[in-house]
Amino acid sequence: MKRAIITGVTGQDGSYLAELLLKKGYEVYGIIRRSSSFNTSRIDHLYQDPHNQPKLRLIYGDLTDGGNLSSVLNDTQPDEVYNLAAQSHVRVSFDQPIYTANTDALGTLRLLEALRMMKKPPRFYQASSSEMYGKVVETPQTERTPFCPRSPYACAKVYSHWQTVNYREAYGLFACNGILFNHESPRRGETFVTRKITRAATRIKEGLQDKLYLGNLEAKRDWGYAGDYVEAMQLMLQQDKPDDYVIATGQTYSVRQFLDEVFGYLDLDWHNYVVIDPKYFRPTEVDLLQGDASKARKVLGWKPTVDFKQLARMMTDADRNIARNERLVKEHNK
Ligand code: NAP
Ligand code: F7E
Repeated sequence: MKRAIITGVTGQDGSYLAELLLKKGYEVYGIIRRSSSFNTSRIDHLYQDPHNQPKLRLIYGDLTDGGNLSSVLNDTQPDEVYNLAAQSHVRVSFDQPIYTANTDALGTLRLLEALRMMKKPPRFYQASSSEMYGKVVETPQTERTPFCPRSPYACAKVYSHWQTVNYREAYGLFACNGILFNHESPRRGETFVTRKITRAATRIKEGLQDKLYLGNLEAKRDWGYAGDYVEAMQLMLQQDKPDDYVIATGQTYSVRQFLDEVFGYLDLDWHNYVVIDPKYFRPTEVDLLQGDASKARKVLGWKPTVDFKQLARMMTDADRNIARNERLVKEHNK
């Protein structure tokens, strides 16, 4: 039985990856940081087994604490480590650049150093990002496209990306970068634009709110489904040789088109509800991302199964259920 550690297990991707690895028969440890309120809603169904058999095991840890990472690794001796933990919000990284670098850049280095010291270092997956392409120099972007990061988040991810390559080349670690383009799901954090839109549109439909405040509607992204993307992470660590892969759908759409899709599906006209609020503009914006995942298709046999329309509808359906329940509770409490 393979043993894996996932950092960032409470996040969107961590929850889908934990599900996938458990389904494949792995023993899975998730690193979770202490919080003053519950932060495990995405993984509650994975460790609350009806027969009291913990399936997913949780260990306290933090990417800012190198000693802790080392002891977790030495205590568990995993075969695979998936580094998904990050301050992952691009807009927030402009407000908290140093914290972002500490977690997203130095955090990866702490983990790589801890791995390097092990007698038998496990295979390592690093969550690289299409944000590294930033002010893109070519479209679509491939593994060979130069990076031009446009935010503290992206700069930190570029650092981690190259450290991962360097630890592979200098120390022979089996270390892979997955350069993942935007991927979403009903479990996406509520402040990322797709989820913000599906939540607001469904709450508007249920009469729970009447305005949606957004920033730049012209930005274009290559949006895929998180459930598909975690499969690529696992596949990368099963190859004979470590390498870096772009994971993307190859299609790009604007925020405006996402609004059309979601509000249109609910028979609403978003122009009646959306207000542009400059506070959501970024000091530097990434205008267009579109990935070419040919290498992943060829080497890993990976391809996306959910397209833009299906993704928008899946997220809208899930949020419509949440909004309906919210309305019913509100009516009941009147
Ligand atoms: P997410 O939902 O924001 O989850 C981030 C996870 O990291 C959470 O579990 C969070 O814990 C944890 N975390 C944050 N700071 C930490 C720290 N200092 N120590 C330990 N854990 C910490 O992100 P996601 O969308 O699942 O993305 C997963 C990874 O892929 C991230 O590295 C992200 O930057 C990268 N990525 C995401 C996308 C995308 O489109 N989703 C694309 C490319 C790359 P709490 O729950 O306690 O906050
Ligand atoms: O923004 C625009 C915003 O925050 C997408 C992270 O997972 O993917 C994600 O980063 C676009 C941007 O995602 C609002 O300006 C307009 O152009 O959903 P987002 P992101 O910045 O692309 C990459 C690949 C990651 O690696 C990151 O971790 O939408 N936008 N109005 C808005 N964005 C937000 N959040 N909120 C708005 O009101």
